[in-house]
Amino acid sequence: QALPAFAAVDLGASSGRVMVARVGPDVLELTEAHRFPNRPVRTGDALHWDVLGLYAGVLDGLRAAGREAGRLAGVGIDSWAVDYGLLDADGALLGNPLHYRDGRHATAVPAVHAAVGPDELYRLSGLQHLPFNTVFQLAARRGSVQLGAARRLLLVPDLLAHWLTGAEGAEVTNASTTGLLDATSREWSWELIERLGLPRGLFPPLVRPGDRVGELRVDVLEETGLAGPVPVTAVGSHDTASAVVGVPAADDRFAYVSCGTWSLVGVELDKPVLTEESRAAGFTNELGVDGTVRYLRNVMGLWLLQESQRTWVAHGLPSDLPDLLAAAARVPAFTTLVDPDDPRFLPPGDMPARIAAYCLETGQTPPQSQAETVRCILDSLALAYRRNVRRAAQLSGRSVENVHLVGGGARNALLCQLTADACGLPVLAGPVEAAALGNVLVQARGLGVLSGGLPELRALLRATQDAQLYLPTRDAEAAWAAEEARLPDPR
Ligand code: ADP
Ligand code: LRH
Repeated sequence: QALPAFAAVDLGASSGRVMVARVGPDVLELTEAHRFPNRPVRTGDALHWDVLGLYAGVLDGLRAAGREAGRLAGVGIDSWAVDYGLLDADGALLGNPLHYRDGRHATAVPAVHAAVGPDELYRLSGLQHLPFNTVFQLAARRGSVQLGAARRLLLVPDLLAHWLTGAEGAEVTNASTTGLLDATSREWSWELIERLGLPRGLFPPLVRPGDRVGELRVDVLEETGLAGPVPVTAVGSHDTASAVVGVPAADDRFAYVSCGTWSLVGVELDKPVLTEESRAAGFTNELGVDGTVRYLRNVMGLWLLQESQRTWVAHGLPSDLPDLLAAAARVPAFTTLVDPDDPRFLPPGDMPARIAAYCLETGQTPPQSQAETVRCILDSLALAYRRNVRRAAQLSGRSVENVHLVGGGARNALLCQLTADACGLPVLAGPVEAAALGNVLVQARGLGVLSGGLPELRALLRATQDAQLYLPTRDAEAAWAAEEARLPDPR
């Protein structure tokens, strides 16, 4: 008899995918049923997600998954963090969810900080300061007609789960990215919500990974041709939480780089680190699966490369990634370096021009070719990984013996080798689809197909998924230490 097949809906900032996995106690076979681009849409000043387009992609994906698997034993949904839709009293979506790269969110930071200072905010929520955290997004919409009419706020994966099942909830790993969850009690911080003048009723009951959300509605079964009932299980609905489950670590002495549009660099802990030093270093305490804490820092990530490619396409220049990476590998190391987390790099727009401007301002000759721009991005990311792996270990007291690099970046051999050299540690690259794997593992366990804790789930990953080992190049350390000194960390 065929093993049960689970569908993982995994929406990243650059693409959405529906993956199907056959799962058994020693089987985990993942295939891609459907992939679709995730393209933000600007109208006037507003930058939106095309959430109905994404939902249509999810339905197409579930239809394809059903065709591939015959019958689905379950569905789980994860996506990028912080963004949400608002529902009115009739359950209708109020406007299109805004994109976290919409520059207007940041305008509310001073007002929030006037009500609750940054240090107190950190002690309560444990969240690194990012100008687009949900708490700032909501403050920027205070007094708006939409917020006034809103009955419920649903984070993006919860919104999609609502359309699929009718249920309303807030999965806790993603709720922990809002800035409104108490890092210690792991419940909504009603104190913060009240002090910021937000209506309590907006925030739905919390659900935890493994909880049953509901089952696919009849209209969804009809639309997708799936045979019911199909249960929907809460997973680490924050893609990074699922990706960390999908890290094939053998023990707890590892750091991870979840490397896609963003690079999330950190360690897995049992409890948060809420010290002033940790806040100043920009580390976050997001919640993971099974009560873990994802102690990490956001590094701007492959966005720098994606957005450079988009600019080059617009200018009619070559943009094929394997070609660009091959050319970058031939450029000497450290020709130029930028701080990838400089706020100027956050919004969409001409990335190579911003990199060049950064170099000029810091007394460096800007990159002279596309290859030099790509090399600048990869060297700069690897240097940021070095700093943040070391700082995560130091601030948390966790000893780190290797680095797991998962997500689309694991396909980038140059970046993986630079990361090993920069960190001075072995890098295990892969799985590329760690988030989808983490998603199906938690579903399969929730439905009794698998058992055990994260170590058992990861043992299954190690037994079934390939990882590529990159060892640090001998004598690389002195050069990286010198570069680290050359570009002082602004934080
Ligand atoms: P997200 O989930 O944020 O949308 P992914 O984890 O899918 O991101 O990673 C996308 C990134 O992976 C791309 O921007 C690209 O830089 C990198 N990538 C994808 N395929 C390759 C490849 N064949 N070679 C090198 N890098 C790749
Ligand atoms: C990565 C990610 C990251 C968040 C950002 C908004 O996809 O979820 O963990 O900080 O998107």
